[in-house]
Amino acid sequence: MGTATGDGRGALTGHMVRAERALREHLGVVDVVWEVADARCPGASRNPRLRRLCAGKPAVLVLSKADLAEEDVTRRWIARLRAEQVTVAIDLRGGDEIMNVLWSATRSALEPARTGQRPHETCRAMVVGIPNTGKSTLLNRATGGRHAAVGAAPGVTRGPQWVRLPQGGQVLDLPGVMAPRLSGWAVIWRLWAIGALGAQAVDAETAGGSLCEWIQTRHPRTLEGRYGIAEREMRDGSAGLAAIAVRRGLLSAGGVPDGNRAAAALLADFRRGLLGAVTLEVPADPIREGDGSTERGEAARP
Ligand SMILES: Nc1nc2c(ncn2[C@@H]2O[C@H](COP(=O)(O)OP(=O)(O)O)[C@@H](O)[C@H]2O)c(=O)[nH]1
Ligand SMILES: [Mg+2]
Repeated sequence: MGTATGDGRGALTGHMVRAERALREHLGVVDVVWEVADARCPGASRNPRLRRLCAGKPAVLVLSKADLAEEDVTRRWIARLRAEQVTVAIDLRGGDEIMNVLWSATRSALEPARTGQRPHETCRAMVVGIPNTGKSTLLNRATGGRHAAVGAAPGVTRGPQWVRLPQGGQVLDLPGVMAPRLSGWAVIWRLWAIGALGAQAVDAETAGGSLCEWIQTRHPRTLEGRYGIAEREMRDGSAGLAAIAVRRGLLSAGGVPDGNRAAAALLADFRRGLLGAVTLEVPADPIREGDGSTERGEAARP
């Protein structure tokens, strides 16, 4: 998968193929799709194939992990994405109001299709998205952890169940997993950063170098503050990782800075939010499909 190209189909594991087949089956019987994408990279963390699979079905785009993304950039993303579909940004680990936000968005998404009804009392929803975007978290929030199953999903005797929600409506108790879209390095290192790819899928040191460079470019004082790296040590991502390795004492035999462990340390800090809010993709220059992007340092792909 490290050298994935095209739309990534060739790299789909049997597990992903099965997951997508199940997703296609269930999409047929739901009224609304809750698509979860990561607010830090709303473009890279969506698979455009989902649109085709949904074929005009009402959908709400939930940008998760809003707490880890830059608020002003998230606002710009929403303004842009709303032109195409109902979009909300949520910290899925936030307070009880998040379900009200989701339901009011769901009503707006259903309105054109069901005028006059109170859709939340009857509608059937399904959570979908690429790995690690927060699908299970959203499902748990929606159902409150209850599993008041109301019957098997059509066409399936065992397995997914409908769960009746306190706000009305029902949700399928199994999230639909889309394969991530692996179209070019600019997408792949971001998917690595948000945990959408298996640990073995990408060379951590190379991806960590791209993350390091992105953070240094957009937030010049962040790495300095966290690791004590000076600007001049940041010629590029791999120099940045080497500097982090030295500061953290991450050295391999012979005292060589260990870029792999530095990448792991950077990634862990990024995922825990210890580097502050960092958005990885901006709406003014979204990552286009199959594009290596024009951002600094991304012209040279590994
Ligand atoms: N900070 C933060 N973490 C979240 C949010 N949503 C999910 N997570 C975390 O992201 C990780 C993946 O979430 P999960 O629901 O398992 O993703 P799934 O693979 O799509 O089902 C978990 O560690 C969650 O706790 C969010 O809005 N903010
Ligand atoms: Mg899950």
